[in-house]
Amino acid sequence: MHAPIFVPHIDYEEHPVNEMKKRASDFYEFLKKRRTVRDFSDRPVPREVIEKCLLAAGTAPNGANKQPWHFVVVSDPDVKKKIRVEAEKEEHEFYNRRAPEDWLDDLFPLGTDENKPFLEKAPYLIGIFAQSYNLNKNGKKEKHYYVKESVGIATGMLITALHHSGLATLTHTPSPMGFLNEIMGRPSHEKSFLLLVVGYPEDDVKVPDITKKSLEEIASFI
Ligand code: IYR
Repeated sequence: MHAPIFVPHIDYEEHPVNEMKKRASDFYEFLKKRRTVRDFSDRPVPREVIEKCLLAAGTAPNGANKQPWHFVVVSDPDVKKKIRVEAEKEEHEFYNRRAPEDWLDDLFPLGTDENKPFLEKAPYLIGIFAQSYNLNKNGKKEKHYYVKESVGIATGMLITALHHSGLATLTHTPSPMGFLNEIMGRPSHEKSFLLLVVGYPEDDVKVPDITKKSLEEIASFI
């Protein structure tokens, strides 16, 4: 093993305190405007935007820099249709049999149901896969670490990047979602993590009237 190589962190930017306060506040105001939408327009979105947002997601901190994620970007209408059919099968079971009453009560304010037309209408569906390990060229297993944490962070950064580009998203988690491996051609050691629906919101889209917890509720300073 040779010695690790370190280089100067020339990209780090410090801001004067007042500017730092303004940046933190501005970014909160900006992120607060992100809302999950369930009605998407079919207006096309340049692929280049999606590519840049995926590169942004790929900068996420992660276990031992193994970058244990894979993103499958679907725009093919036939593939979207297949995904919708399979997802709606699972959702039908969920809403009619699997979900306990209190879960359905919790979902009531969000107005969700088993119909998922956005899976065909939105220009992009991004399947996000968590790689429990990597198979290298010689078929040897390479360990991955903190996989869910890493993929969760990357997904958050992807959602933030898409919001910053002016696109809306929906984090969709049909359960179980193993069918995504089959449709998206991913190997079984990759676990489908979630399906991100991406596009412009439908004109005059409405969102549920919900609030976020206060700082006191979500944080303590000791
Ligand atoms: N996967 C279902 C149900 C659902 C579950 C939760 I928790 C949500 O926050 C939203 C929906 C669906 O997509 O309808």
